Amino acid sequence: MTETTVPTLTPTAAAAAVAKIVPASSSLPPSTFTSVSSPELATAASTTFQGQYQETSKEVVYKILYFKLHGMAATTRIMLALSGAHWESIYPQDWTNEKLETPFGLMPILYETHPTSGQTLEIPESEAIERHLARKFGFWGKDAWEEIAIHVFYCSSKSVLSWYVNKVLLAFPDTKARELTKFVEKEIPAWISQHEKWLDRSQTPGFYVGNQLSIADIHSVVCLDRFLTIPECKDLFSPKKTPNLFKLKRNLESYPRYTAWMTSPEFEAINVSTRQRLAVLKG
Ligand SMILES: N[C@@H](CCC(=O)N[C@@H](CS)C(=O)NCC(=O)O)C(=O)O
Repeated sequence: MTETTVPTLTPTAAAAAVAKIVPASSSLPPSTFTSVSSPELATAASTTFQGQYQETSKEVVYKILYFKLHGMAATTRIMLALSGAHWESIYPQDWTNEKLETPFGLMPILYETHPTSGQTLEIPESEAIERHLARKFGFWGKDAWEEIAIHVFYCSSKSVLSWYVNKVLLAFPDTKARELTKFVEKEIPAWISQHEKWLDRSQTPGFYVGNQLSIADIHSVVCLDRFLTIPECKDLFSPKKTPNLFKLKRNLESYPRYTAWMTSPEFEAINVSTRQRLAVLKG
């Protein structure tokens, strides 16, 4: 009987084979997404952001690829802005071709480059990106229970925003008005009353959980700002009617890096194209 030798790869060699850096044939950073972990990738992914390094050349650089719209990149851009990390928004130049090089053919994608190891982590899926950065930048609670509570409020706000986007904004013209009524009469009031209740019970006004800013606070303010732009919704909110959601917003606005981002020319440019896009979708 003859024995066939099956070449075996050590775990590190296997990871290297899958995680081979793909040279950019377009404007996208050279990087790759892989389901196989390696010590280098694990180290890069787990590095906690400690504020800016002395040597700027050694800083981790973050690039967030998305359309020039707030949409699914809004929360990520705010966390990057708040962190003080070295980051930039990048936009597709030739998306039809570029999408073929990306893990799922969808944006947003975070590219996180570690100059020391040369690794560029490529992370698709908005929620995976948000959770990764929240943990890295300290917006994910300070103990296991805070993590759970933050995750709960964050998920709840994510669902109400997805409800609006999927069932109203992207609805066919014949169902749009009906779904909008449902949203304004049922979905949003439920979100408001539940979140007002829990924020009211918070021991530190302006935060859902504990006494430090979390992704739950940030994402709910993104939702609130979004809902305030919907004419049919905006009267449901005011500092009097929804005091605790407004406390969240005011608290976030007290962070100078947040305000700097929200008043930056780039944010305003994204605002303008978001408004144009929404006008088209509203029909
Ligand atoms: N589940 C994905 C959905 C991403 C998604 O739908 N992205 C849209 C923009 S909002 C996109 O990339 N569209 C371009 C395309 O489909 O080619 C996420 O949360 O990141």
